[in-house]
This record gives sequence, C-alpha cells and structure tokens, in this order.
Amino acid sequence: MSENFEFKLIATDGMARRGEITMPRGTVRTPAFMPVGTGGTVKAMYMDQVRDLGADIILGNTYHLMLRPSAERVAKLGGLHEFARWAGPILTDSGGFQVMSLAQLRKLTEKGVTFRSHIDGRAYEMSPERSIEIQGLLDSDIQMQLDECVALPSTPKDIERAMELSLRWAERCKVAFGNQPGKAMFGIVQGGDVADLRVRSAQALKAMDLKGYAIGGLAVGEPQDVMLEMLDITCPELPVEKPRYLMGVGTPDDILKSVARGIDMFDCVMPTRAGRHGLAFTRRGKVNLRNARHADDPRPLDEESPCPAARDYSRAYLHHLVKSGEALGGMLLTWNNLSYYQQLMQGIRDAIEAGRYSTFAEETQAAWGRGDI
Ligand code: PRF
Repeated sequence: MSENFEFKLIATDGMARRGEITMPRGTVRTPAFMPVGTGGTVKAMYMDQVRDLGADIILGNTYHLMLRPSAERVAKLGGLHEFARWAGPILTDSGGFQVMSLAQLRKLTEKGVTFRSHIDGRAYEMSPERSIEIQGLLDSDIQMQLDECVALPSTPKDIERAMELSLRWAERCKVAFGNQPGKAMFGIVQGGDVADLRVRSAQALKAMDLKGYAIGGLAVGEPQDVMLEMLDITCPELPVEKPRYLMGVGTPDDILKSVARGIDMFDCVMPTRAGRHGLAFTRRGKVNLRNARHADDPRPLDEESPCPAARDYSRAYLHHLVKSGEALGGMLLTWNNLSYYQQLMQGIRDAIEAGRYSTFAEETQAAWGRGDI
C-alpha cells in the first residue's frame, strides 16, 4: 500500500498490460473488473463476498447517491466506505452519464446540467465543480470528471460539441479536485465513432497530465468492431504510465478483446443485472436459467468452480428459484457471475505475466462454445 496514488506496469504482452494501482485503501491488480455498486450496494451481494471473490475495487455512482441518501448525509456518516462497509478503494462515476440515461427534464449548458430526479421529480443542478465536491463528500478514491456522452449513432457535429465540452469540463474538474496525494481524478476521452475526434480528445487530456484516463462514449449503441477500432486508435495516444479505464464495458468477450488493445480497468452491470434476470456466465458460456430445459437438470452450473453458487446447486433448483421470482435466485446467479468475471480477470492477469495472452484469449473464447449450454 501507499500514501500516494501510483500505477506501475508489471508486465506487457503485445498491447495487453499487467499492472498495479496502489493507494492508501489498497492495491488494485490490473486488468481489473470493478463490480457496480450504484447506490452503495453491489446488488444482491454482501460486501464480504465481493471482496472474497477477488474484487480489489468497486464502483459507486454520484447521481444515485446525491439523490438518495445525499452526499452530505453519507459524509456525515463517515463516507461511502464506512456507510457501505467496503474498506477497499472506490471509484465513482461523475453523474453526467447517469443523468442523461435516467433523469427527467435534463438541460445541458456550459455551466453544467440541470435535471429532475427520476425518483421524486426534485430539481437538481450539477456542475463539474459540484460533481467533484460530491465525489469528495463520498470520499471516493478515484473520481471521474463530469463529461457528456452522446449515444451512437449521432452526427459528427454533435459528437464534436460534446467532446469539446467534456474537455473544458475536464479542466474545471482538475482545478476543483486540486492536489489530493492518495486520490486520483481521471479524465474521460470522448469522440464517439469519429477517429480524429478520439485522437484530439486523448491528446488534449494527456496534456492535462491527469492520474488516469477513461475511455467513455463507447458501448452506447455501436457494433463491437467499431468500439474495438476506437480503442485501437485511442490507446496509443494515451500515456503508457497511466491506467486506462473503459467505462461501462462489458461482456467477457468485450473484456478479452479490450485488454488485448491496452485497457486496464472495466466496470459493467452485466454480471449483476444479468444474474438478477436469470442469466449465468460460466467457463463454458452463458446459461439462461429461465429456459424450461433446465427444469429436470441435476447438474450444477460448473462442477469445477470454486464458487459454491456454481458448484453446489443444481440447474433445476436455480431454474425453480428464477421462475418463482425468489430473491435467492438473483443472489446465487449474481454470486456465480461475479465469481466468473473475477476468475476471468485472474486468468487474464496470469496469462499476460506468462506472455501467453493471445493463446489464453483464444482458448477462453473456444470454451464458451456457440451459445446456451
Ligand atoms: N461517461 C461516464 N460514465 C460512463 C460512460 C461515459 O461515457 C459510459 C459509456 N459506456 C458508461 N459510463 N461518465
């Protein structure tokens, strides 16, 4: 552990990187997957389980927590780590993306964004400065700049306007964040599916000398090959010695392909949300437990998994729980899915260190097969 925020590369294999972020609350082994803990909970999981599965860091959301229970209340109660009983590092998203996807009556200006809560319709304002203030009240270890993410497809003009606004907001967030030795504020590359804009965004953020760089505005409606092409263009523009975080991505396949292009950090609701909807990720591919063909199947999801949810419960029982809407169904499948994601990340880290990443990726993909198993 370290009093400062530091990133070091341990090994590289092609563009894939094995690294370590150290900060006062702990060390994050990269490539890392951050379970999503939107409202101060990784849904359907105990924090002890999340940690035991091998997550070094979790994600929290400024937008949800500012609405309920409010950043000031969390601060008074000792910060988000104490409130949610997670002692390790926390990364918080800045709120812009969630405002755009969830809030009502949104208005975006140079100053910031005004919106009404999706919970009770109350009016709020969020500027880049206020976003950083809220993330500070939460005591977040890695804070994100406020940005504007446009959905794809969008016109190049709209993409450029949002990218330029995000750069100006990055400057303001950098000033608002100031110098906090054990913490970091990351900039966010925008630019949609326009190669030139991605390069301009990355170069301008690089010049700001931030502690890490996120790539936003992807996995927002474009095909996977477009996302990968944008990573191919963007990653080489970012400084080698800083962590790179691909926001809101993705499937296990997205993760394998993005690591190959130089991404160090991921977050996604996929394993948690899909679990609550009856979908299991396994070594041999996805299993939809809602399907009637599991009703009489005594086999577990994966007899060789270290996770009890995967190893000790029959598919028939999981099917029954899911079909009956039992809370335990969502709990077991979330546990299984986060376990699979963390095993995948461990496999990725080991393979990069061993210099066999491309072989690992091919073997992992081959084992998924072609569909529901
Ligand atoms: N910006 C922010 N958060 C995000 C995104 C973004 O572009 C995305 C896009 N995949 C997910 N979460 N601030």
